[in-house]
Amino acid sequence: MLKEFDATKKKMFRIMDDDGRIISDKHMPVIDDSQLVKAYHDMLFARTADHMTVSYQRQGRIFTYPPNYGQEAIHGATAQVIRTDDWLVPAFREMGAWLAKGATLKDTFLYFMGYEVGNSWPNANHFLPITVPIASQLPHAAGIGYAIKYKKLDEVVFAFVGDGGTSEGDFHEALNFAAVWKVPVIFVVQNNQFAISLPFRMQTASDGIAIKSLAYGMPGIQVDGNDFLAMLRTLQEATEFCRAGNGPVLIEAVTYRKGAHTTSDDPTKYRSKEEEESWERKDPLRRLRNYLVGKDLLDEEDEKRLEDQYRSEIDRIFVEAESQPAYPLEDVFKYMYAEMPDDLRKQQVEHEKFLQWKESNS
Ligand SMILES: Cc1ncc(C[n+]2csc(CCOP(=O)(O)OP(=O)(O)O)c2C)c(N)n1
Repeated sequence: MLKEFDATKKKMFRIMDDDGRIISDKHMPVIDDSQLVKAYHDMLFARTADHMTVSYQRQGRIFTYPPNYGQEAIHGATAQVIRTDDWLVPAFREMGAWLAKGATLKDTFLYFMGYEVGNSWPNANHFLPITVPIASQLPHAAGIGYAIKYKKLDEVVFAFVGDGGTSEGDFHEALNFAAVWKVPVIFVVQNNQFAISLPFRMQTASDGIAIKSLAYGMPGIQVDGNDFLAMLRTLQEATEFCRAGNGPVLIEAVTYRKGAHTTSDDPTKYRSKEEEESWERKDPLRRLRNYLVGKDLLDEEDEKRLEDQYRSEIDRIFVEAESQPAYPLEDVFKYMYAEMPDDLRKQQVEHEKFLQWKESNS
């Protein structure tokens, strides 16, 4: 399939149409009915948590948050293939994959509340911190891939980046290194059409991202990132390819960020209602849901009950995170370096003075 849909063929890989009808039976991924339903439920849980997190931010209970809304099929498919010993190298917009890797929702909330411990994932194995400096995670992914190969381990690295991240030097360095050394890294580009307000057509003059794989010397595929089945099949093949020692794979998952870039952004300033509506039909949950309903695997009543259950579960976890004792101020300064540099020490002193001033003036 990686060959059949090689990026040079300029064919986007899809298994279902916009309404969830199968258009390519022969490419169906290996997954049984109960796993399919579980995947849908996990995506629904992640979407519910995502919507509620935006609302917590609006209530002033967390800091800035990047919504995942619309991109859940990519994360749900990753959840199906990633193993405990595989590595997750995240960007910052793939919550469903974090949860599948073993991150707790409480840690996720703590991270967005400013707790450094929330970014160390104490319950998860082989999971790097969330990375906001765009694409800086990718050379680490390639390096981990090199170590896996050197130590002859049976592990694969799943590295996430956005379309904007592909314009960074780190993207080039990581892909070049990974291909030369044939290391087991799956680069998942979530092409959600925007890097903040910059539309994809302004990001690159290239005909998509997947085609760039050709120059690096690795397989590349453009896949409908809102099609759970296509995403799953692609990741299954890419993982097999990596595990067999063939080197890295570049996946361009074409999707749409239905929400804002972050809670500090207003997308109505740079995109039209018509555009948003045109993507509405391609919604990944709607499509998978239609497919499952067609197979008699979903029941509307059950779904309603589940959503209510998820909401109260998520809220309980959020309140638990909120009741965590305040983090020590020095965490903000101490976490980054083994030895604190002088300029940071100065900032810490300055900040402590500011807090004393604030207290004496309140
Ligand atoms: C190195 C760097 N430059 C700029 C920024 C500011 N910034 C934050 S998010 C973002 C856009 C990222 O877009 P993309 O990679 O497409 O990911 P998306 O946010 O769409 O998921 C930018 C430029 C940053 N965080 N890091």
